[in-house]
Amino acid sequence: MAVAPAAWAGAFTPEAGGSPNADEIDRLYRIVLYIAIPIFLIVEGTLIWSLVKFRERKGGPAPAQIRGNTPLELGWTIGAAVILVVIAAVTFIYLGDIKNPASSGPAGLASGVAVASLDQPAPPSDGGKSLEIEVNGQQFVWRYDYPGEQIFSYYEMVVPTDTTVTLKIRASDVIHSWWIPELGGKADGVPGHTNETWFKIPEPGVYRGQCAELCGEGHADMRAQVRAVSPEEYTAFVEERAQEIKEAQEGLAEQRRERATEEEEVE
Ligand SMILES: [Cu+2]
Repeated sequence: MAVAPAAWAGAFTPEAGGSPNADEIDRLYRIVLYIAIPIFLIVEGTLIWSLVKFRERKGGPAPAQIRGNTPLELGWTIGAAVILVVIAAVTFIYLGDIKNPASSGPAGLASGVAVASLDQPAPPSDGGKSLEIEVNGQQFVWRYDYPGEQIFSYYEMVVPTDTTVTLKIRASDVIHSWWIPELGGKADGVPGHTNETWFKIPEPGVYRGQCAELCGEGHADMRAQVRAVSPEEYTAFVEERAQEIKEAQEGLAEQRRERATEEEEVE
C-alpha cells in the first residue's frame, strides 16, 4: 500500500468527485463517520481508564462490587436510540439525491440527439431526458450498447459531459458487478434481471473501475473505463463507431461471399 498511491484512494472514505451521487455517498459516509469517531473514543477511553483505575491492587481492599445503575443504563439506551434516529433521518435526506438521477446540465448533450427517455421511479425533476446505455457483463468483459442504431463498445464507455447517463445493467452468463468508484456505488449485473444506476460527469476525464463480483478465472482482467468527452466529441464518436461497425459487417459479408464462391468452384 505504501508504494501504490491507488491503494490509498479513499482509504478511509468512499472515492468521489466524478458524479453528484458519488459525492453525496461520500458526504453521508463522512457524517456517520464523524458522529461515530467521538462515540468510539468516549466508549473505549472510559473502558480503558476504568480497567486501569479500578484494577485490583496487591494488598489493597477488594474493589467495590456494583450491580447496575438505572439512570446510567436508561441514559445510554435512550442516547443510543436518539443517535440512531438522527442517523436514519439524515440518511433519508441524502438518499433521494443518491438514488434519483439528477437533470442533465445546460452544457449536456442536446435533446435533438438520440437520448432515451428516463424510465426510473423518480426521473429528473424537470422531466428532463437522459442518455441510456445498456451495460452487459460477460466473462470477462463489459459491453456497452448506446442509444441509436447498433452502436456498441467494449471495455471503454464514452459519454458526454454534463449529461445524465442512466445505465441498465445486465449480465449474460454469471453475476458481475459494475463499479467505477468515483462515479457512485456498485450495481450487480445479474442474468435475467436489470439493475439501474446513473452518473453525470461535469468535466472531461477518465474514470476507471473493475468488476466487483468474483465471476470466474478471468475476473481480475474484467476492468472497465468511462471516458467523458464534450457532447460534440460524443456525437463524433457515435458516427465513427457506426461507420466502423458497418465496415466490419460489410467486410465479413464480403468474406462469406468469397468463401461461398471458392466452395462452389471446388465442387
Ligand atoms: Cu465479472
